[in-house]
Amino acid sequence: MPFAKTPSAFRPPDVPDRRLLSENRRLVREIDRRGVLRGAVSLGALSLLTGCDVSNGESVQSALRAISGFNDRVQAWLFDPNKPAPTYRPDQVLKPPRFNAYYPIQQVKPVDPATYQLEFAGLVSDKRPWTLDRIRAFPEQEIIVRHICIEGWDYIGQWSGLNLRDFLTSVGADLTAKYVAFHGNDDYMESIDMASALHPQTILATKYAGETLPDPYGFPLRLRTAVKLGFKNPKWIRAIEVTNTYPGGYWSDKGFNWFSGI
Ligand SMILES: Nc1nc2c(c(=O)[nH]1)N[C@H]1C(S)=C(S)[C@@H](COP(=O)(O)O)O[C@H]1N2
Ligand SMILES: [Mo]
Repeated sequence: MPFAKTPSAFRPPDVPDRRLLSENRRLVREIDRRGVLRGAVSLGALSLLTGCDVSNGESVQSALRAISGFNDRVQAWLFDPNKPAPTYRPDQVLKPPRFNAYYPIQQVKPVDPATYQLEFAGLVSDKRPWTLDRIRAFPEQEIIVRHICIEGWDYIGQWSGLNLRDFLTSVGADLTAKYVAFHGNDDYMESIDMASALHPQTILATKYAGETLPDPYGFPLRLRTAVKLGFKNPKWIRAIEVTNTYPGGYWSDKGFNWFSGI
């Protein structure tokens, strides 16, 4: 199925088209069981995912089939809780990486390193903001993992930065709290469960392929975890919040499965 970038102003409608989706209930249920989409996914979200115009029964069905097939591959790469997520060799890394956001690359607003501060909210005992110098002085960990976007594409990327468990420990975060939310400079927010935040393959990345993250890919700081789909990895992080109150997220609030991972 051809991939078409959706217009930046597009927002999925809140109310799903029940007739078109109910005709394909079995496929929706099958996708739902595998955990990528909720049954209540809207047609707008479906068209975002597949780049297809899903205005009739036939196109809805082919869009759902495309997602269902993609889900099978995602399962093999990601959804095996008994194994660590697969890692790859440096010569397999895509350079430059593939860009995605809920708007086109031309609309990226770069973060100013001179004024940047990382802020904290919620169950964190030391809420003093971190400067870039302090972030850069933290020990560095590298992961080479597969980035999987629910739109149906993926690439192998090489990210390095701060191990999130060590980082949360150093700011006195409550590691028994349920959620960690990451607020982007572009008003994007997604949250993950604490177990995934503490996973050894979860980092706050400052570099891609050994170089400072270029602006479109999240400079100066983005989440990169091997145990979640692409959309659960916010870029341009300006604040980190530790909480027991379910925070939801940009795509999670639009019908995508909040967990979306192992
Ligand atoms: N702040 C912010 N983070 C974001 C997004 C976004 O729109 N804003 N899009 C997400 C999605 S859907 C994907 S697939 C990845 C893309 O990351 P990349 O451009 O580094 O490949 O970023 C995620 N993080
Ligand atoms: Mo994505």
